[in-house]
Amino acid sequence: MISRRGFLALLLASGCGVEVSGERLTSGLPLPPKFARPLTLPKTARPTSPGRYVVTQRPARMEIIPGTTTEIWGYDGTFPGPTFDLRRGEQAVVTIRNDLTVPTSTHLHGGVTPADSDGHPMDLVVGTVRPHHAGATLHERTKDYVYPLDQRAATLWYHDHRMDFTGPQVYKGLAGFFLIRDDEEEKLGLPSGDRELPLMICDRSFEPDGSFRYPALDPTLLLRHGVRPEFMEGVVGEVVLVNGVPWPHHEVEAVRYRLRLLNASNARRYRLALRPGGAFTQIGSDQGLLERPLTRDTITIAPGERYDVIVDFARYPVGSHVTLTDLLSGDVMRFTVTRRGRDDSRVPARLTNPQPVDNPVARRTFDFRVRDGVWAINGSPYLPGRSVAAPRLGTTEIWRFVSDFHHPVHVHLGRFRVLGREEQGWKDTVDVRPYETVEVAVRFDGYRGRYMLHCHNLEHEDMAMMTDFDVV
Ligand SMILES: [Cu+2]
Repeated sequence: MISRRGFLALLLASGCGVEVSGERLTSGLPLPPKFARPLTLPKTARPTSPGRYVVTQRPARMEIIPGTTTEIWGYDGTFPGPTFDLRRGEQAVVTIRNDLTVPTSTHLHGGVTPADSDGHPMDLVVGTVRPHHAGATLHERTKDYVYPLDQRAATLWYHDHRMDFTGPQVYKGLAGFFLIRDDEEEKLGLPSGDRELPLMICDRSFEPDGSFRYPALDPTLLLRHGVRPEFMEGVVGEVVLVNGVPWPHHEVEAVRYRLRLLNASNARRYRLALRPGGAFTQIGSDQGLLERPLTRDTITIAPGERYDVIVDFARYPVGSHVTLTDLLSGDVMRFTVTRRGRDDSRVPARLTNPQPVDNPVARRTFDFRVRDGVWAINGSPYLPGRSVAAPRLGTTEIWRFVSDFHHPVHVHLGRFRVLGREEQGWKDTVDVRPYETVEVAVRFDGYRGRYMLHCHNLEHEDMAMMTDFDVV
């Protein structure tokens, strides 16, 4: 532990400005060329029988930086993991088998999931080694996660959530898309098939041999958690990956495409824009469709957030390069418009019916701030089992988030509307900015039980910026 004063000095020395949300970690090898490799799409998860899936977490090697290979830890040995492409109301049972050394917990981010399948950090599936986790519930090598999927169509994602080690384990590759579809969305006629692209954006740095570089205090991730002190504010990598490919390119027709944007980075925020110009038509947020499409020149996306957007490539001449760029730090990927195409897709002016916010029955404040050298909520680092709130099932509360730094705040189970800011639609993660107070109206539907609230900057999360609450 370093002192609060030392920690704040580090923050200031590292140029913690309004936009900076982590510390840059340099790579040990030359950066790969931009736009040199084609975008790839994760494979789709296939059921073993109707509604049943089996996924094995295991190490694998993949070529991320040309001429080298990287050991990843992946669901079915892939990074990103397989995409679950499922329908509302059709329950899925996913058996996770852990063939890694470390314990894991799989959280369906944005899922309305029974508490014992939510992927609580202390609800662990043990791998081939058994490190000490005082007080944890341990499952021997496998666990069945039950996902009723009684919720609106939305772009969800799943990722590791192990107590104290989420940052390094997600960084190694334990993340994938989880799409829920429904009739309401399908009737709209949005771009689909190969004109619907899930794009997982994350940043990584690399060692000279091509392996991932991460500043863990214990690279085995078995004994001691945490990162070197200079990275306590979050690890920012040098190479931007989309679906595991560095700065990829993708050929498109001059028609509308639907991009499901996910920021799966540990700490980095992106302000996305299109070059040489053009706007995004936002159709959805973390928790599904907006009431109406919204035109945005830029999209600021914090770790854990999703933006569902339409880009109309018909506005660019055939032969154009259209770069998805990040105004905060560089490029993300490039599209090349190769030919005209027939476009039967639509973006209706009304996407979904208004869903008014119920009258809140309680108000609570959560203060996200450094205390005694760790990231704390309301002055306290995470203490598993200490529940700080007991919202009633089926009610809405006003939760007020306060901070002096960037904290992408994520609520499990509850979905919320952000009050008094530009975000629209239902969300589960909100980018709380330095010296800002954000109020959300959060609704608790689905299940009673123990859930959690935490910062989705994964280094903050691992260094105690989490808290439990109970839906009663
Ligand atoms: Cu944070």
